[in-house]
Amino acid sequence: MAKWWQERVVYQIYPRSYQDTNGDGIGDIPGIIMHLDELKDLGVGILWLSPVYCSPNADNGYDISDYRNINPEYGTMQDMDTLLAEAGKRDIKIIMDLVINHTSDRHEWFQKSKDKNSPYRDYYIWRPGKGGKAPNNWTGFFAGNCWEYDAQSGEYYLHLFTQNQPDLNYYNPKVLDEVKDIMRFWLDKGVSGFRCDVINILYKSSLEDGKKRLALTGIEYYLSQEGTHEILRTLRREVLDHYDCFTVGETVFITPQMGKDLCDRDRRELDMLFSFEHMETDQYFVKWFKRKFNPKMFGKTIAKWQNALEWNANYLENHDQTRSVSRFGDEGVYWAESAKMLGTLLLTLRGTPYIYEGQEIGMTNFDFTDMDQIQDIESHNVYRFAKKLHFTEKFIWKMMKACSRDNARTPMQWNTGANAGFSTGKPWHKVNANFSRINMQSQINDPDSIRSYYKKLIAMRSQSNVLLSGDFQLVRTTRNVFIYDRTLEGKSLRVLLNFTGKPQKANCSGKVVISNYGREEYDGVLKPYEAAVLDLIK
Ligand code: ISL
Ligand code: CA
Repeated sequence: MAKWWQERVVYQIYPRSYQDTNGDGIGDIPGIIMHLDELKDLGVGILWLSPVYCSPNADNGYDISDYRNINPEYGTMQDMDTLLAEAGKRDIKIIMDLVINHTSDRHEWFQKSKDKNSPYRDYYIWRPGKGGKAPNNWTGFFAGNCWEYDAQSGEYYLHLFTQNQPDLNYYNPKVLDEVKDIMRFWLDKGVSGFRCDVINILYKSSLEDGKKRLALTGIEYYLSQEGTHEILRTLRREVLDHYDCFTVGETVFITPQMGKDLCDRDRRELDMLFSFEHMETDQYFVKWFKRKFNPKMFGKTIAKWQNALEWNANYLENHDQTRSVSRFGDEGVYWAESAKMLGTLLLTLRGTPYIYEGQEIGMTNFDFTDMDQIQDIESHNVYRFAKKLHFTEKFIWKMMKACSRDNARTPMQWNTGANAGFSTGKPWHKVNANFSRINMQSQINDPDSIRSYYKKLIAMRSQSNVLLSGDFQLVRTTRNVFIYDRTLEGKSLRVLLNFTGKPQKANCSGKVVISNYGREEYDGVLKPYEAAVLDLIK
């Protein structure tokens, strides 16, 4: 029997950019409530909210200063309760982002921990320096240093992300107790689970110098350590087992074997996880060095993960990634076709599909012209770092444009009105200039729109046992096409995807179930960026 979180489709909301209702230029919880009917109409069964907790926003909410209260920019706890109730009425479940590798440096625990004698000292990882330098040679996720010196206590603290995000110390059992309480607090309120931020790096098994690397020196001491597995099993046993809920872990730099270990059903750790390998097939070493998109590698990697794990969390976009149509499709002539083709991929893989806000209307990367338009802290850190390395301005700018996380964080494009209908005030982030062409209003009632096609795909998935629980078999992945079968009890669906702007031969006979060209018969040739799902009737 499939679980509800396997049957439903998840929609990720980045609250800051979704819908502003009070004119302060910042998306808010009432803005989410406003669109619940439309989300229901799309066929969404679960919402994942990026963090809405109190936060000084060094990293847009991924730096939490109070886990039990709502950031006033987003509304009140009462708004949150209303959201849960209104979503509940529509049978939409809500999962929260659980960020427990680190807190904000403004969290009360951290403020107190600066005092060497405080009982909170051991909530974080404090160490004396070595010969006037950091305690070890590790480097962080956002370029450069990951130890910050604190004059008050004369020691350094570890932060794998920004200096405003000190890492918690999981050697201290009190920290895990706090986490359990926070989880219970939200589960008791009625949330249905958590998306667990960078969950496979919680436990640092040693603070020795790491092997020197281009990025993330020290990673061998915290990537998927046994201590992390143990934490996850404890949370499962002591908290999650007592509620009807699920977890999806964000896991960085993992291999399929590590993935298996984290979400193997019998080990009872995570229910599913986001892996990144398919998103790394268009880069060299780190995401900032882009290489030409290679559909063959992309397909091969997706197929590898489909086969490795019992159940995948499938996604092509999130708030950290650039827009999929700009990245794997075509922003130009075949914008609509390629966005639909990518949607077909997402909704026909084995696993739970995650749609990121705006993906269903084919939103594209931002048309940045200046560093001032970028707010993301990671982008700015990397910019400075690249300057130090004497990269040319032109090259750095190319990196920023192609890779900045802000590409996905521009306001949702609702209509052709001022600020794309996102806000009556000045939006916290510039709206993409293409909003008069790409927006919800123009798509919602158009049967040929990307949004309508997503709606069809979601309905098709929910009515097909083959898509819901069938096996995955790779048929072919080349520079041009990606073809696979989904099979259940002798019934097979074949998914044919053309990743190019040219026709591609791909012989196959079967009855067309869906096609992004609306065709009724398949003749063995895929049109540019065509997607076709065929029923292989025997
Ligand atoms: O964004 C990335 C690359 O651009 C990733 O390396 C990202 O930092 C990593 O996936 C962890 O992401 C998560 O935790 C971060 C936060 O900034 C991200 O928004 C969040 O998704 C720290 O909490
Ligand atoms: Ca607002």
